[in-house]
Amino acid sequence: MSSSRRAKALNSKSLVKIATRAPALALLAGTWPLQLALPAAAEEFQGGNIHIISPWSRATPPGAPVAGGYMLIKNTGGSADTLLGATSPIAKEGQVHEMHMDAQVMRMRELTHGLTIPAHGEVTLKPGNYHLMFTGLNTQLKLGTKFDAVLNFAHAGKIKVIFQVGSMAAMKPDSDMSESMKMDGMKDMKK
Ligand SMILES: [Cu+2]
Repeated sequence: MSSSRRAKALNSKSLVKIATRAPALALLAGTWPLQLALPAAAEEFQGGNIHIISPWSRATPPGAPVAGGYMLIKNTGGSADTLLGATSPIAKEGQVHEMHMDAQVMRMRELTHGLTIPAHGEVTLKPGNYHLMFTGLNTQLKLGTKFDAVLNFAHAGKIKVIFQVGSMAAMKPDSDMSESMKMDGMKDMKK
């Protein structure tokens, strides 16, 4: 397929067109249904009362074992919901993490009970704060690419999203997370 044809397919609003004309996307999607390959314009994803706005990640160095996941989560419902984790073809597992200061060292730990999204509220997952951590990364994330994931909420259930990969420096210009931060409760990190 020529690059111009591929670009046309990527810009198309027709999911069927994308599915049939963009084998690269299908490859990225792995075993996931092809309808996950949404057009670039779609930045908001919804399931029940939960809205996911602009999920993004950052490029990873070769061989990096983990990648972060960031987004704005809005809850338009009258009761709280909980983000429990995520799955993605790019990783073995998607955990919910928080950052915290411990003796002036920034550390991260898994929120094993999930992250609460208050009723009529919102929570931002961003560098240095709450984030998704994809562990057991099986591919190198490159700037400008995308990957599929499914977010799992206690009430809203599973929500399919697409992460856009930004630059490595987009979140932590001075460091690679896996080296500069000690991680609590992350036994899968070295796998
Ligand atoms: Cu983390």
